[in-house]
Amino acid sequence: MSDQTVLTDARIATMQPGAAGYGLIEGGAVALRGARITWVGPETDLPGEYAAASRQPCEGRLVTPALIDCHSHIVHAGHRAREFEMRLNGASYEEVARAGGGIVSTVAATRAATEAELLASALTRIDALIGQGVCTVEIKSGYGLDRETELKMLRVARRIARDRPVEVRTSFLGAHAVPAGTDADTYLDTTCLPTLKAAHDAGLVDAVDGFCEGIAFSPDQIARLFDRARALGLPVKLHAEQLSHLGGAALAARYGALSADHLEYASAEDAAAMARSGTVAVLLPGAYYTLQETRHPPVEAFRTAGVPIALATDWNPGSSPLGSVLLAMNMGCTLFALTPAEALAATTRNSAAALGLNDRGVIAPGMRADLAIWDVEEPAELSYRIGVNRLHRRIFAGQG
Ligand code: DI6
Ligand code: FE
Repeated sequence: MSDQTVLTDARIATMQPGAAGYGLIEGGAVALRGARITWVGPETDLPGEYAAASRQPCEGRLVTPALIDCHSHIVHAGHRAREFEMRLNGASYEEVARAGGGIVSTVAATRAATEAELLASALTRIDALIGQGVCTVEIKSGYGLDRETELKMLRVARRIARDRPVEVRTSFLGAHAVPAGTDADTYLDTTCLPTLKAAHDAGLVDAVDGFCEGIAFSPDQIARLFDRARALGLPVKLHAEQLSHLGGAALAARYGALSADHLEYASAEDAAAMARSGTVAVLLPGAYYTLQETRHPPVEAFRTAGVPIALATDWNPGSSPLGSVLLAMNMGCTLFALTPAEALAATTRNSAAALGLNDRGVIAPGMRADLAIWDVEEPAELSYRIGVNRLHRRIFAGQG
């Protein structure tokens, strides 16, 4: 008996770096052993050692790396549909706030929720993502803004990976907003930084994130957070230049951040700095769309500078109640003028890079056997349809 499996009769979008577009292989085969890919190429070149391997014909379907959602807030309680409705009935921002809306309402709901409740709602969201071929998802804290709730969110995020066949990378986002009744510096010193240390000590943190914005934290405050992350040996990423140009992208580049995210107000100089530091540009069209932003992220500057572009859902109850990576790809094309090949790289290879993961996002020997098999002919179909999911089968770590 062989412990090898070979997927045959496939069109394979390998997404290998350097290959043009999708790195497409026609009439392809992918060999898997355990959780790893051992071989990929045209079926006619399949080495003799795979003669005894069990074969799984894909009947001409498209095989891609599994999708990766590299920016999400799927652990949270409640929703903000009421505030959405109020705004569409003409309510002002102040009226929404006075009615208890906005981010503080999600913080209150998340503080009040039990761990079991938070887990149950997050599992419905992860199931939606898994159903679209996602094998890795990044999940942020940031709706606690106190020690107990930030730790609770991160424990729930870790628990998701035990309850479902999916890999979770956590980001500590204690610097998401300033809680009522205090100021940013006091909150950082008395709550956020000590909570980061506690969460790290508990093994709950894979990366540190912040929101650098006039309504949140200044570049100097984020620098203090990043210094602490560095002292703990944790990589950083940043919500930067979403609503205004404050210098967050340049700061992220200075700290060698894995990614800078949103970036509508980023400049060509920011792109050049990000290229030098290898910082991925994570574009979040769900927030752009929901907030009816009109300023595009500088996609052409990222291309020219050679900054890898990723796309993600930013799934959160306020600015991006978007539960679909496929729709994020469609929006990346239609709203930000990415090509369909860039959109697929943005949710595979570059999304892996935004999480500091070099063992996935590409179909090549040695990579994790995280794959998605689609009922489509052309890779562009993944981005072309709006709200249509053609997943045929998902393979997670060689299983499925
Ligand atoms: N940027 C956003 O768009 C969200 N957080 C962030 O840092 C907003 C989150 C919310 O409204 O709940
Ligand atoms: Fe976000």
